[in-house]
Amino acid sequence: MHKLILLITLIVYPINLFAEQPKDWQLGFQKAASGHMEDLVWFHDYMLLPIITAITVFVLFLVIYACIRYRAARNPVASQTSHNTFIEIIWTLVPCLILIVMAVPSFKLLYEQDEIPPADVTIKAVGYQWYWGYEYPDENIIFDSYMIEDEDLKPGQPRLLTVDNEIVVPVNKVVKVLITANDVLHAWALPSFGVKRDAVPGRINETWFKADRTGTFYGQCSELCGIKHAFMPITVNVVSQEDYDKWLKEAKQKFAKEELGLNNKKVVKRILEGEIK
Ligand SMILES: [Cu+2]
Repeated sequence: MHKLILLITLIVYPINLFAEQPKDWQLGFQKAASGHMEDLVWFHDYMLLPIITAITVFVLFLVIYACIRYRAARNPVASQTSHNTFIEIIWTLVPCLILIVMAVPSFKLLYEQDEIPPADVTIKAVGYQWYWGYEYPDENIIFDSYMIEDEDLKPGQPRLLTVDNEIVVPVNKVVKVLITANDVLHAWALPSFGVKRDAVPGRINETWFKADRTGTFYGQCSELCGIKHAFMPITVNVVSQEDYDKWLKEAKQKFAKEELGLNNKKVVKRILEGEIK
């Protein structure tokens, strides 16, 4: 019985109940944690969905009406009409108008995401086969972020989403993310922040977000990048400014960027750590 009530609640109120990670039976988006995502959810819920529903209902009505009204039994002599200028103008103009109405808020959102305000924190995310590497260029911090295997998960850690080294950012601050890749195409995506950008080798894409509450937020690589594409999650820890400063102090020690003076620092680092033999 409890399960049934939960199921019905989940179906009726999908958006309110979901936290920062995907849930079983989820229908809606993950709960927004940034102004951008709130706008995107608004656009979907109050613009796209009503238009899609209205068009679907209208077309369904036309199909059913035509089936009943013009069935052979009731309409033995079929009409020979093949053109009607008025109706052709209508069915060209109306979809155009609908597209224009949709385009206005859509472009507004796109440009809002594109214009990056002065950043408080800058992060560089580098996609590798198959993990993410992060840098805080202003803080001289560099680290890799690997998924935790099933057998090593601690209670409460979500499967396929937990990583060993999380990104930490302060709440209510503009975080600029520089995104690139080292081997093939990846994509850095975080649904709660409304962020998704391709990671392209040899090119740096930019995006930004401003998290409006603290918590742990999960994302995944969103470009099919190879056999372990599903195993390179993204975890962002949004914390208060004091906690962030504390983390920064520790991270500067733990993840200090080593100037090795060699071409492929990454590989050298991994050899030194005994990962590559
Ligand atoms: Cu990937």
